[in-house]
Amino acid sequence: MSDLKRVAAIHDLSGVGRCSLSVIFPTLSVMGIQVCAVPTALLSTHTNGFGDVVLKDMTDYIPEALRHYISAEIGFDCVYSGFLASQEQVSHCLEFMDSFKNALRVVDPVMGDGGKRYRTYDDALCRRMGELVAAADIITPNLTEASILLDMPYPNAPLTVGEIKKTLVKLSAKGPKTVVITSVVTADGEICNVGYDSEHNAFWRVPYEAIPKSYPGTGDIFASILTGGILLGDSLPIAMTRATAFCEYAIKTTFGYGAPAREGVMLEKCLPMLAEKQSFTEYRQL
Ligand code: PXL
Repeated sequence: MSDLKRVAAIHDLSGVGRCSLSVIFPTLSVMGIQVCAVPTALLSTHTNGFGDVVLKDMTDYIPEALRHYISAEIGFDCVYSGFLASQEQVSHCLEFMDSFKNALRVVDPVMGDGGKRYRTYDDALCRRMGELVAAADIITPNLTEASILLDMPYPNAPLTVGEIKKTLVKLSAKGPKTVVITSVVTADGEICNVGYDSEHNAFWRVPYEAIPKSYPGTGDIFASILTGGILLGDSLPIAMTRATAFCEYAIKTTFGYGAPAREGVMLEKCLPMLAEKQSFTEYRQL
């Protein structure tokens, strides 16, 4: 019998720009995990830097695919959602989660970055994303998304450890047992991915070296590798460290080549690192 894990990945497929399903497939596959795509939308490019995007909304497809999976008795070890194209897709993600009761529920509440919302997200869709977060086991917002979920202004200044812990705990109080926030600048001068495991009341930080460029899709790569690590049995800090180390490597590789930021990171050059056996121990307690 195969012990391969199978993930229902409810995300968009963007043709150019290396984000969402385009990076979730290769990263999880290299980790030995099967990705079953449930596309929320088809886009010519992602929505950040290529002008007038062609977007085909797949809202009606999702419940039909779910019915088929149920009737064919196809199961999933994880339901993992990301970029959504409509409010109804929140309901469809919740139906997916309800239908596979033993599946790990991972919600990457993709809504914005750098203090700004993505252009396809309005107030109503952001509010409904809160419902999905409440149903999740694990969430992986960046600081922009964490601020939207908590209805707080985006912090332009570094955060103290106390403020970071409070933010993590407030997000966990909405439902998810595990909260990971990416790209947090701390008052002690580090940039970190931070995590909270409410079951063990444990807080973690994984620092990394910042590069003065932002590449779309790195949040998707981070969440995907984190999810893969947890499904393979990693502890939260080890999974966070694996995901952080790979993102740092991919960002530095891309920066070193001077490749255009809007096309995302040069994943094709970096994937072999994910397949290597390594120990990921650079985390610390927050
Ligand atoms: O990486 C996040 C993301 C996912 N999907 C689409 C996006 C973005 C960010 O810009 O536009 C379509």
